[in-house]
Amino acid sequence: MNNRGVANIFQNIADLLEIKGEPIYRVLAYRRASETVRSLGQSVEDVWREGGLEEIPGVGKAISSKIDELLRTGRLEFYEKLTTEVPPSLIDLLRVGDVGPKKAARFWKELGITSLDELEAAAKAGKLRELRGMGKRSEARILESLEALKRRQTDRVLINHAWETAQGLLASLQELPVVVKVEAAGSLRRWRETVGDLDLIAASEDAGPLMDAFLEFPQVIRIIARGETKISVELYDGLRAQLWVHPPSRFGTALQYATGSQAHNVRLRELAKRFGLSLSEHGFKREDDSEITCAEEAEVYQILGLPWIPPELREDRGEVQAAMENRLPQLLTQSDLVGELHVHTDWSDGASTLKEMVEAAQEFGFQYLAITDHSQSLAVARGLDVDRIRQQRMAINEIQRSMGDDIHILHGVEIEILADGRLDYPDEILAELDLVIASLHTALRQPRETITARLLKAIRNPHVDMIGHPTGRLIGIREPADLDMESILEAAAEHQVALGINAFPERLDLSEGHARRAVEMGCLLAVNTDAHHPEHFTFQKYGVGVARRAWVGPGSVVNSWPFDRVYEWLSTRG
Ligand code: DGT
Ligand code: CA
Ligand code: ZN
Repeated sequence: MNNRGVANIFQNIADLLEIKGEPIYRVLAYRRASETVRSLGQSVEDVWREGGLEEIPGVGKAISSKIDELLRTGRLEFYEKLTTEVPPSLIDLLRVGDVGPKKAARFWKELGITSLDELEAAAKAGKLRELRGMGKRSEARILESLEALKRRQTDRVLINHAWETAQGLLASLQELPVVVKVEAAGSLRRWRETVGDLDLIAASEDAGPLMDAFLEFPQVIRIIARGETKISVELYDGLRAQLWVHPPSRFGTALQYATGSQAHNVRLRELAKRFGLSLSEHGFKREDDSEITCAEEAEVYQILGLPWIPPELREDRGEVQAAMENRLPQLLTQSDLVGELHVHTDWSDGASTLKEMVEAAQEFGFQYLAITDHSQSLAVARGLDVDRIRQQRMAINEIQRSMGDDIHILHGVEIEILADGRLDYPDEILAELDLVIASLHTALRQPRETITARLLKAIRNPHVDMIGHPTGRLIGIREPADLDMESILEAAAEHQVALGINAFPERLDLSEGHARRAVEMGCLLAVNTDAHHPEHFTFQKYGVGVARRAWVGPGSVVNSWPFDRVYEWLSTRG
């Protein structure tokens, strides 16, 4: 059983316990175990064989004995017993946008629904609306969510998962003496928001021995296909990986080919034809069959008379034309981001103290950060009431004094945009804060006009400086709110309210499409991590990936500005 298999069982247990109504700490213990195994970085079966289960952080006796039983017998009695009490097919219901464990339990107990098909049938027959607390609208929403679920691709992973798995493989490949160099290509190198499979390109004269060594990696559990230059495997986490091997003299064309996208490659091949060349992963061929090989990727573009095109742009969205005319955009880089403007602490739902977050931000290299905890109405996130947010100001002042001016701390809030469009604090409180981020977290399924008007109202409030994660989507879990983005972007540009590109891997919101349009329309942007823990600052690269794919340069990104300019922008506002 691979890590994904074990993790899935613990996740199922957590879901079933939650539907059953067990205390939340029990549910969370299994959820944590599931996450730990999923992101373990090595095969759980290897760890188990070496007797190291209990040394895994977050795995105690109870969990480790269950992993042991699973790997030893392929079964888990506790889980089997649980599935006789709560039908396991109920878990599928939780993948529907508007159904949580409480609703799933009620559908089951009050209507006998145990599967997605039964849920759909009940909704279509108008049975859901008869339940207490439900109505026509919520029933229609569930039908919509069911449709969205059907459309969703399920076999792609979030970019952070792909990135972390790839880093482990790249590091091990780098250590092999037969490897001259190795890089990740494919959708990961282009920083797509989700990744189908990994493409790793190695430069080596010894493809055979390299592939043999690759097969011995602890992360590799199964071979899918093997050819002369490419081997395809399944990894412990269920992800697939291709390893492409080419001699160092041909590394440039191989890397270019495997980076894609396919549509971009088609454009380059058309261009090559105009020069009387045919381009493949092995190199260029002239009409007389003689070859031009490229050790470096930039040579491929050079031969076609082009500057090197950053991978994030290689989607056939006008980048080849722009390169031909020498007007490729200057793209944002991680080092441009000198500040972070969206951070949570344990004052609301963050995991760390204010001081820990400020110190971590400084260590990450930020010159300034804004503390933006949740406001009172978001009770699940322990949002701050007016008294608490005023107390927080004093706590921040104290930390600022103790840290000196190596880092500037702004006091902000992530304020709820309430269902009726009002903000969660009165204006005079907002006026006291350095930075106001307005966000939608609830009632995301309002009709288009209602929710658009709601967000527009927030943008027009003179105290609002930024919108948090404009559409509220969660990749693979929740569809974006049905917003009229053109009018949102227009209003944001007019009022110079910055739109966040939230770097949390499941959010990446604004998405690249909206971000590109936003820049065209003259909007300000901010690439924020929304960190709830110091480790989350490392999500920054995913936000930068979205920005780069959207052709965004540093100029319009407010947290690439020096502190004085940010301060000035904020002080001219309410
Ligand atoms: P993914 O894995 O679905 O997230 O997306 P990619 O872009 O990594 O696509 P993948 O893994 O199917 O292939 C990796 C690269 O190999 C792709 O970006 C371009 C190149 N490639 C694959 N198949 C073809 C093909 O049939 N024609 C061309 N021109 N290129 C291909
Ligand atoms: Ca791929
Ligand atoms: Zn938020």
